[in-house]
Amino acid sequence: MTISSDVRAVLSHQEIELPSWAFGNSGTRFKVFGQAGVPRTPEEKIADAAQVHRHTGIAPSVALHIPWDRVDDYAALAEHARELGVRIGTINANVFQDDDYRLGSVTNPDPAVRRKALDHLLECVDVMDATGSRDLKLWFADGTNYPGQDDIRARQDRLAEALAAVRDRLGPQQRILLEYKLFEPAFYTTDVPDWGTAYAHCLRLGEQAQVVVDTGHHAPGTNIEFIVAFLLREGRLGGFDFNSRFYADDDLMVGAADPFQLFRILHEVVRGGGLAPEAGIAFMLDQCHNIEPKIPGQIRSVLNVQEATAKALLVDAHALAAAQSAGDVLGANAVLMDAYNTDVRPLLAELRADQGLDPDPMAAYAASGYAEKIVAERVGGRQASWGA
Ligand code: PSV
Ligand code: MN
Ligand code: MN
Repeated sequence: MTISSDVRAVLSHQEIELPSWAFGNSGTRFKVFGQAGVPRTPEEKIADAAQVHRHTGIAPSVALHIPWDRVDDYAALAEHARELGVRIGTINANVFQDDDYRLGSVTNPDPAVRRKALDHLLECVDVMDATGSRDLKLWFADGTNYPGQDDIRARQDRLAEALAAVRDRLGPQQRILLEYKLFEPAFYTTDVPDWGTAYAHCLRLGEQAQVVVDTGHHAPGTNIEFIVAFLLREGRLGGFDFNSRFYADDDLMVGAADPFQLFRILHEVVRGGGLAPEAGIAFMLDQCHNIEPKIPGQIRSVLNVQEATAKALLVDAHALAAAQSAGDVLGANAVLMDAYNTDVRPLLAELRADQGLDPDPMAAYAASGYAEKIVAERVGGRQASWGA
């Protein structure tokens, strides 16, 4: 099978953003298993991300999480990234790891805590100014555990007020990406639990606010591709936090639990024109590699997204539209399944070879000696969330 020049062009400009925190030690609340060679500093996390880009060719940016990646000089950190052939991407705020946030951050009943949380969000925009980042990703752990604990409506008012203050601070090219999650750590109400809530806040905020879909943040059985299609159609899909899940917010490697779901999501992205750079969709990973090695885990994840994208691009749009308008249920389904069942790995290996990359990124990394080097050089690597 040959790959059309259109498909090849789209695949060769695809970009997937890596999370700095994927490279640090991580675990569950039961145990964090330390791994030899993990980064000790944000600079080393960026170096590991650059290694993933070196082998895949499609991971040119790395997201930071503040304060996990706090440094004195963010412009210098951005320069460090550039020297390694990557750039700093989305800035993730963190208003969930401080004792003050026991009852919430921007929705906390105490105005002093709300002010502290808002100050952090504004500080993150300062970081964006220094790094040249476009997107501020906001996820709030805010919510309640018990009926009656706080007023649901008042918390929405407080949330809206904080979001508007952040929006007012953005530069013209900057955006808020508002992330939702069904539950956890709050177990009764969550203040941004679903795409509808996020979408409603974004509508009020205006054009510079978009919804981000973390694929691990829904109730089991939720049709995520419908959400993607809807948001894209409304011009409100800002990006993805890709990962996969079997149960809740498992943060496993994207495409591992349900590659077919990933394909269905990417089919809607292709259908809605979301792969075009001007669509401005941020394709990010949000994962932890608790038991598997981290850099190969990221390489595998990038390849999984790339494979699903290639399959989505192979869908015969004309045949699909013809079958759909003829009411040919089985025929339309077969068009999708034909694309999904295509083994795109040879096509992607060929594409990499044409780009001067090793056709097999996993093997190339294993042979590179980088893993041995970081184990020898880095002693005392840190937990992903250290310093928060
Ligand atoms: C919350 O579960 C989340 O998905 C948000 O994106 C956080 O920033 C991230 O995880 C932390 O890993
Ligand atoms: Mn996320
Ligand atoms: Mn999550």
